[in-house]
Amino acid sequence: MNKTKSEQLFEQSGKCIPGGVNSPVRAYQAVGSTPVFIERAKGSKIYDVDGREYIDYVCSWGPCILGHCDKGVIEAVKQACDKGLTFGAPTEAEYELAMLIKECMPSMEMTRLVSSGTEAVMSAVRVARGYTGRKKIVKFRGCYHGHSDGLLVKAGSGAMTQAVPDSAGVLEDFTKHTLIAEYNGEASVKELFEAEGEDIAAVIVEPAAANMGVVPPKEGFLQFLREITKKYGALLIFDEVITGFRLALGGAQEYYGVTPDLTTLGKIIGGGMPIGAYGGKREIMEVVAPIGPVYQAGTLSGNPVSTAAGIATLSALRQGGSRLYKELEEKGKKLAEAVKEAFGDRVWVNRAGSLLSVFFTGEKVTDYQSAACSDGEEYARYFHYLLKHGIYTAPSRFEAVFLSAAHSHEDLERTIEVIKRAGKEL
Ligand code: KE4
Repeated sequence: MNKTKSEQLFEQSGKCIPGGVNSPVRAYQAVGSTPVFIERAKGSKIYDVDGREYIDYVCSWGPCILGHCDKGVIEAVKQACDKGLTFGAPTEAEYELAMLIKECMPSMEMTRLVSSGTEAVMSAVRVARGYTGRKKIVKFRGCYHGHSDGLLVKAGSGAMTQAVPDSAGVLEDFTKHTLIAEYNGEASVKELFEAEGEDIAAVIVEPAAANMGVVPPKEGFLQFLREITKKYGALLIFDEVITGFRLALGGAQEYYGVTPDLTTLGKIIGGGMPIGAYGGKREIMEVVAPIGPVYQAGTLSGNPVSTAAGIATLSALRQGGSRLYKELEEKGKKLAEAVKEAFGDRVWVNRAGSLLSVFFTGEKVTDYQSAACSDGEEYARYFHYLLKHGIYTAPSRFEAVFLSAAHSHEDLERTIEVIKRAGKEL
């Protein structure tokens, strides 16, 4: 049978790019088959190189909350490009974006822009250690915070809490100060603080986990983290690279009403252009170079094109306000209910705002363990059924479904129709 253009491209790109992709999840290893290569996108739709149209529920893993090719964002990017792509010097737009972030997320009194979520997290962790003078960082099993060495870890076989590298090339020297707790597991956090509390610089958490699939925080869990970090003099870092400006204009910290000391951002604040940001209390951020001893730098940090896209995106979200977020929430709820109705007890569906995940399991999914016990093969069949019928969802059960302001009532109805059929045929 003739190869599709995606298949040909995947074969060719595999010869000069590891796995034919520039980020592993795109290779479809968790669901099998060849990834579709995308040629263009508009609104809620993406189009592959073989001309097929899909309703897009990946939204580039979060940035495209307004939908693809939003008119205002594209116009802002074009205008910025016409004035020069990058200067390596301060610009007014960086100040404007930092002020816009602060207006929406008041805890971010001072912000540094960088070029990716990984860079934002790596820098925030360094700031936490530089500010507190302490070494240990607590993270949660199943949470992902980008690929900096100290956070590419898994629970060690011995002392469950001792982290060990979760990637070749990461040295134990870089992971020995990372401790691992269970998401939604207050006891595991208490145990770590009782043992090493005086040397814990920070706890970093996805306030609504979305990298083990979506696992919302149990009632009181975030407040518990806020209290225990305060008690021991550790910082609380909310990694809002996904949840920032997605769950609410003020992110998860507004949505759940818990205020961290530092926040990391990415994705939406760049509207699809490369960006990251970290920030928080002025007193903490004043340790950052050039005014403080914690070094961090970047050639394209705060570049004019990313900041233009970010300002246009956040301005549109602010303008849309609570109505826009209410609509996003309702779309997420409608989709989650449709999956549950179609598959019944075969699935557990978690949702946080307009983020959701489908787990093929009869059990509740409240942490990494229960997420990992869900059936990957059933998920793969579900993924391919949807793809075949023009619905582009996450190619891994450990990723989230993302909705956008561009998803129409018709898009949802069409998607629900396909999901209903999948529930009968799979
Ligand atoms: P980036 O370096 O990919 O911009 O951000 C890293 C990051 C940090 N924190 C959280 C909570 C994140 O979810 C991410 C990256 N998210 C993944 C999706 N699960 C990006 C997609 C990919 O890796 O290709």
